[in-house]
Amino acid sequence: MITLYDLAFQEDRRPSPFVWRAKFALAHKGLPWTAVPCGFTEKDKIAFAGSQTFPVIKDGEAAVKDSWVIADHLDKAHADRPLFKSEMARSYALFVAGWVDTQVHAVLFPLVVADLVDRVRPEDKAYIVESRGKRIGTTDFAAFQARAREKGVTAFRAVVEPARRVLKVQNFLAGDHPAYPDYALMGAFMWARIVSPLSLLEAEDPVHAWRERMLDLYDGMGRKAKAA
Ligand SMILES: N[C@@H](CCC(=O)N[C@@H](CS)C(=O)NCC(=O)O)C(=O)O
Repeated sequence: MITLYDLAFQEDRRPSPFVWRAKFALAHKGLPWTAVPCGFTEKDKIAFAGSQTFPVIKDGEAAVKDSWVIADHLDKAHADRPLFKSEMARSYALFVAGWVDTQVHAVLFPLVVADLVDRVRPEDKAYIVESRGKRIGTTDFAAFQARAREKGVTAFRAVVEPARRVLKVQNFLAGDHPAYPDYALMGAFMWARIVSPLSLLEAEDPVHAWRERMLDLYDGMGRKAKAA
């Protein structure tokens, strides 16, 4: 059985976009796992893997950190139902993951940062206020988020245009069936959904319809997760 070290917020919310990539990858491959909830200030639980971030997995003797390395590990260690069916598929997945990390998360983070800070475990509050405060240059998260939302939702809808173009003509970023590119982008939507009630997409947006399909995958794994 694989153990997945997962970042936990208040009321056992599990918003980490990178952990969601790992969860979707495990579900895609039909691999069961046990999750170990960890707070931001419980990095000692993942020290065995030499990691300061989540996700980490323990798969038999292997300790693996970083969502992308985990995906590669899963395909090597468990050949069935590959995440990457070809070198080109793997390259496309890496490209989408990089786009989400650098563009989608960058636009999303200011839109939900105050909601996120509000939902961390009380024991992690001081850590998150200091670390995220440094990142945005203020600890007045509510004012920062309100300002970001003046133009940010429009900017967010614009940044996902590359995905929209694909989803206008097919059901998933990977084609007829979901695969890692879908999991990489869906991680960002899970993050937003779990920390914030903010409405990001218009109902008629093809990205909205895709997100609904993604929420239904694997027995509604995403939909069942505690949302904001
Ligand atoms: N490149 C890493 C990034 C993982 C990451 O940044 N995880 C965040 C949670 S979303 C984290 O664990 N942060 C710990 C912290 O901020 O102290 C991956 O893909 O796994």
